[in-house]
Amino acid sequence: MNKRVKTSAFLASALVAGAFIAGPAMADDHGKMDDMAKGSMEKMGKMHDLAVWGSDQSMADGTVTAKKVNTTQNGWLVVHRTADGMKPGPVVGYAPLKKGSNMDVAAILTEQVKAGDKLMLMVHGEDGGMKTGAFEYTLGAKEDGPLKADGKLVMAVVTAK
Ligand SMILES: [Cu+2]
Repeated sequence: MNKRVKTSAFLASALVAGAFIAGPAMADDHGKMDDMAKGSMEKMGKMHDLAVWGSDQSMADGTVTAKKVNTTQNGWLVVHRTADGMKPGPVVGYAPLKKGSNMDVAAILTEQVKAGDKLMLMVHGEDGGMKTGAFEYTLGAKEDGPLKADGKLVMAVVTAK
């Protein structure tokens, strides 16, 4: 037992010495790369805390489904109409979201959506309204308004098949 501990202690100090001999210039470069990698990993992590995944789909049954929605607070997946300008238009559906990861989030559409129509699936919060658990957003309102990641709306545009 004792001998084994001594051997690994020796190996560890040899490794430390080796790293030191490799030179300060190289160590500096690696330090920079590590920081950059760490920074982008953190950024990606944050991006994925708020995200929507959706794909083109048939909406003939009167619903639209987001494959996955990640959010940082309880709130709403809001379905906007949109056009080529990619601006959010009138709301035609919504579904509750829990904080964290939500799979296969389906919203019932409040009006018929024809093949070729584009819908924007957007992550909204639960702040600013009068009631918790009641959907109070209307286009442009602050109640239950959109959440933002790096100042941008969190959304995915899908086309009805
Ligand atoms: Cu919205």
